[in-house]
Amino acid sequence: MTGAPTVVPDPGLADIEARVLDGGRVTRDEIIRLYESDDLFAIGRMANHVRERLNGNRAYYIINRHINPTNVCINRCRFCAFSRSANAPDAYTLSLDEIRQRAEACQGTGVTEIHVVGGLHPDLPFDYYVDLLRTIRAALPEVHIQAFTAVEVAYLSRLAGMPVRDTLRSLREAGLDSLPGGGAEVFAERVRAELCPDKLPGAAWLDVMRTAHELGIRSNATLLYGHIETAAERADHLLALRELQDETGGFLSFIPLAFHAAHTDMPVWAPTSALDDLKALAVGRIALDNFAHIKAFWIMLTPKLAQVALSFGVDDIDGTVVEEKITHAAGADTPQALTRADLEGLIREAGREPVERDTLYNEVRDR
Ligand code: V47
Ligand code: SF4
Repeated sequence: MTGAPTVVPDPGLADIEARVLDGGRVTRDEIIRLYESDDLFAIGRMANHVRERLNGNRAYYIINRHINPTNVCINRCRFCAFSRSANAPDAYTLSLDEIRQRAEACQGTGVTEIHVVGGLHPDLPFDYYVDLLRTIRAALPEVHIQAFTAVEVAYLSRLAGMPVRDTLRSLREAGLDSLPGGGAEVFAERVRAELCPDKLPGAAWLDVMRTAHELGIRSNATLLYGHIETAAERADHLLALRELQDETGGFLSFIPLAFHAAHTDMPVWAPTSALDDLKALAVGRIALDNFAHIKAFWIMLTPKLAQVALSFGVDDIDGTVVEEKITHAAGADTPQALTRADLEGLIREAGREPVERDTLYNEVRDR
């Protein structure tokens, strides 16, 4: 589905473009046609229209810090180069002291969000995760803690012996504010059976998010693309997200994640092209008309492509990040940190107005 890296005018998209410009919603067949078309400029035009209708000329960034508490994981998804078995020589688990040091290093730096994603460790107790949140909260009382994908939340509920709802309540009491969007991958059973058979099924991922949203805990959503998935499977993934968003309104942003193949258990795999990446972002923007924000995660896409993406539907380029292990384990050669000046410069050069946001997209004014 990645196709030849060309941009070819496609008059067949005219009906879709007319409806999108009119504020209409695209159907499953139309989403598939968009993914299968090589008319990147028409797709970009439509996405830019939706982007400017929802977000004007604003482009958001955040001063944040990622923490990956452990790379030990019982799932061992085939596309993941980050995870290790517990006895691997380079397996690691951060102690609460190490978490505290990372959080304390953010004091006085303007960080408004701590983002926590890790593996499903076979031996850590539920209390570790509660204490991790309390430790961050104690060091950074004002910060927004975005922690644990829906896959981790479902696993923690097993560890805690409590339903997902009660688990989320306990985590919230300890400091959790919102959930990252990882673990969604591609919801299609065919893809999960082949790439991550032990992972939480797609329907259960959506159920965790529904429960979180019902409790007032917002979240992001992702799609891991550029591997074995088809255009129809991508379209069905977007439709499932759009349907849940119609129901709850709890998703903050959609982030397509470009598959990085190095050191994974996949056969030799071509990286996604810039054209695939822009199309994944733009089609996401067009299809998810009820999502306020589309994020280009510059760590995966490179800062340069994230900058171009600001004209292809994207209104958010994420943040300072500081330390990132998941994509870097799989061969990303981007830096692990950008400064506020870097992010603002990228946005200004693209002709957009930089806005520092907090996790909930409130503008941060006093720095
Ligand atoms: O679920 C794993 C992905 C996710 C690879 O909410 C890979 O703002 C590419 O949750 N190549 C975890 N991707 C990261 C995550 C996240 C990332 C950025 C922003 C947000 C957000 C959340 O990383 C996993 C999986 O989909 N991933 N391996 C890989 N080889
Ligand atoms: Fe574990 Fe997540 Fe990696 Fe899958 S993607 S092996 S669940 S860390």
